[in-house]
Amino acid sequence: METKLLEYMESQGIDAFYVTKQANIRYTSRYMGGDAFVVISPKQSYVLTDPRCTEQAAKECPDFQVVDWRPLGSPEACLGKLTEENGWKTVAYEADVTTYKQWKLLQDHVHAELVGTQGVMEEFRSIKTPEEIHNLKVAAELASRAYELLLSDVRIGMTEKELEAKLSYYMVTLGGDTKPNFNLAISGARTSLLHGIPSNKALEYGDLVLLDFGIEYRGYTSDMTRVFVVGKATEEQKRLHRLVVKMLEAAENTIRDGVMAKDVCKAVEDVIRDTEYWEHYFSSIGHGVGLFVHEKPFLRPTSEDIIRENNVLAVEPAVFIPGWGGIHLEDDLLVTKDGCQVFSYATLDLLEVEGRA
Ligand SMILES: [Mn+2]
Repeated sequence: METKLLEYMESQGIDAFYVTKQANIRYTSRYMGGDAFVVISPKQSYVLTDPRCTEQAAKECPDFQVVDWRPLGSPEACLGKLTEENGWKTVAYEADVTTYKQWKLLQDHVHAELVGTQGVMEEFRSIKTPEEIHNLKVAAELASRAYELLLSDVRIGMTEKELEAKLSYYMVTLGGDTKPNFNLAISGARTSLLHGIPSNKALEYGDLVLLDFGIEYRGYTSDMTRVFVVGKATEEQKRLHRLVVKMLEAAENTIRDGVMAKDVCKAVEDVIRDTEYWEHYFSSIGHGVGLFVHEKPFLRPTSEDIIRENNVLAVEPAVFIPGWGGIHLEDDLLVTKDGCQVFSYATLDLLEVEGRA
């Protein structure tokens, strides 16, 4: 993983790269813990951390030199010392996450040319290695299995929060990392809230229930969405659900290596444009997944991103009708040369869950 970065640094005349974004720290060093900063250089790379984390960092990053930054007062002062010792002339930093305070510290301590960069590792991260693909597939399978288990727990009267807690419990105990994502479990008319927070609202007969959820596996995340009905589905719920399934199929039939992200959006728009639901169509229909839940490439009508083999994407067409509810379906998939392979195997059907004790 580091090779691409070292090649980039050589081409740009960068002697050392100071990594401060959490996902990029994990990407370059594989360190999973907290309070760490990574310095990449061709001869020797470093993890700067504090005494609470040095043992873990040494275990997880055997090829890195672990340095306790605390005696120097700040990670940037520590970087300054390394810059002097190594004679680095040009040091890159991640401009999009550097705070004003950090930037001041860099200026004070690092006596080299400072080069602000943006999106360098994000570009590398969009093409997944076989190991990353494996982790993402497991993460999607854990979420799918948890959904299946949850369905038999659904009861009229349980709250959205209980539903979310059970879903997270299953994902973690099935083998996910300990921290579930910010999972959505919303019901009834609340399902039109794109980022609605699970509440104390109890499930009622006839409720549409929307779960938008995922879990990390070895740091790599899944992000999937399913809907079901407590009791019997209405004709309108079924009709809209069928339409969103068609939209998802249109996206998955279009996705392959080399296609423009906006052309995938166009294929989905073609399914819904002439229907009564067009005004409630949500046009941002997906994103890459990896160490972050939203990363390159982005599937939006204005996106200039190109879909590439070994991208892993969350594809998620949706219709949200304020006051009525929303139908949102989301699959995780691997882009292949000629198409895609869906990882989230749980059924897309609008299940009618009885929900009685
Ligand atoms: Mn998503």
